[in-house]
Amino acid sequence: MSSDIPPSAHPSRRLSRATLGALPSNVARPAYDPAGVAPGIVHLGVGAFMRAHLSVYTDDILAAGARDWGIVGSDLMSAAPRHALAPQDGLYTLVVRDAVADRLRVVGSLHEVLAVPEDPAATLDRMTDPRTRIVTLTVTEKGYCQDAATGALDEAHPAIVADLQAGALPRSVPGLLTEAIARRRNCGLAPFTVLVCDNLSQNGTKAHGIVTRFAELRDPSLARYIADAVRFPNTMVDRITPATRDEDRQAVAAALGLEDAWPVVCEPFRQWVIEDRFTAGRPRWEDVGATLVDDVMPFEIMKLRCLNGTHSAMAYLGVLIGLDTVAGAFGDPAIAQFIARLWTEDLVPTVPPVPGTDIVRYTEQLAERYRNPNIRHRTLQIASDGSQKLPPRLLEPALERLHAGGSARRIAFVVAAWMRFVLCVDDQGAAYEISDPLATRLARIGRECGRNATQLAEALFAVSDIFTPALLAQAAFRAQVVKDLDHILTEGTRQALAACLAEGPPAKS
Ligand code: CS2
Repeated sequence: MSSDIPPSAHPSRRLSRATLGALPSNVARPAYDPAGVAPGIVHLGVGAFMRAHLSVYTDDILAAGARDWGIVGSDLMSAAPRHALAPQDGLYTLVVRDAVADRLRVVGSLHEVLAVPEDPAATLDRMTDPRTRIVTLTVTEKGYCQDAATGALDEAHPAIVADLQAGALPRSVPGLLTEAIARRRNCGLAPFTVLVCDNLSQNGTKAHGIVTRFAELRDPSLARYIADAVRFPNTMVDRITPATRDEDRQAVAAALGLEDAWPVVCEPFRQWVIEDRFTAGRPRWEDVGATLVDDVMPFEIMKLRCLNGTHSAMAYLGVLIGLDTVAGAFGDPAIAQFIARLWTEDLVPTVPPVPGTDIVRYTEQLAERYRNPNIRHRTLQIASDGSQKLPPRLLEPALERLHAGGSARRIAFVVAAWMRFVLCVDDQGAAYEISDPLATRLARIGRECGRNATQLAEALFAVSDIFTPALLAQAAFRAQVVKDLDHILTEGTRQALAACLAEGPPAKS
């Protein structure tokens, strides 16, 4: 999120390589000289999450002695990350916040920070540098220019149309990756491995399909090369990382005695599961806590559905009821009970066995993480991009449950809550804006259908980027969504939730 970055901080008292020595002893700092690091990774999408996850694992790698894995970060949307971090030589403070205290650490793995809107050529240049062996991505679901329902490239996406113009300097993810791979191939350089770190189901496989299709529209031989020679391992990434607030910045400045324009705050928990399919080498991330596996699928399904699926549920219920953080929403007994039902009745039954993991213990641990009162993770933040998030988190498991003859009763309620959310006003009458690639279309549907549940639901079901024909063919599920939406609109979310909870577990599952 770049909107959480202020314009500038006072340079003379700013965190940087030159001021590292002035840090107080209770703030950990890089156990190596950041100036002596060589780049090995180009990362697209410089937000809070990558700085609490990939950069931290990689900081540990650098500290362990492999100094050729520095990260060149480039943001595709905004120059704000570069303006915040370049004057700090890429350094920033990680605040690991549990229910009791904060632990502060300055991270040194960001070697350089670029901005595609300012200079797309510089990013392409780093991607074609022979030292770059991996390109990592956290560009959010919408960054892939996909049709969320099918996971295919959205060929009508304005960024794709622009990048396919002859001679265009690409700015989209498929455009940049394709162009960089083509340039490397033309000068006889081995391709990098593309490591997708976003919450898509089968994130690497999906991105591989999207990039291959983009290349096909440019040059079929390049598409064949990408299909055959470039690896996109799947990953599961996890660390709850809310957007940085001004209070966080002030607390960090007070603790450091130096300004940090863009610290990042996160929970202690972190998990990273990666398929071990790299063609040009990789850091030994397994030595610093990551898990390297042959197949990420079970881990990814568990996390996307059990964590992200319930996050989205709390986001829509929380916003409508007026609870603005996850801890606040999960602290509400009715919502907590609903989430427990969503896990046990609808989501957990779709999760295959996950090596080394007890799924019940996993959901208990999620509940503990949600309760962390010091992580102020805003429900409205999580509610963003629902059109992209609903399919992998809730609609795919719903369809699986229904095909297996099971229930998707609680998921239907969340879909209804999302439909109600599209009206841009909560149950108390407070207005909010929706942030979503389909925001204009969704808001228009909301305005046109108003509080008529059947019309609103049918108009939203017709958005084919979200709902697949297979799910729409499930008449009972559709009818349940309409019924829940009607209930929410007429009685309010809290009453409708109580009614949903009064319905016991499904007879057969
Ligand atoms: C959240 C995720 O904003 C959201 O949609 O569900 O960012 C979530 O916090 C992370 O995936 C946790 O790893």
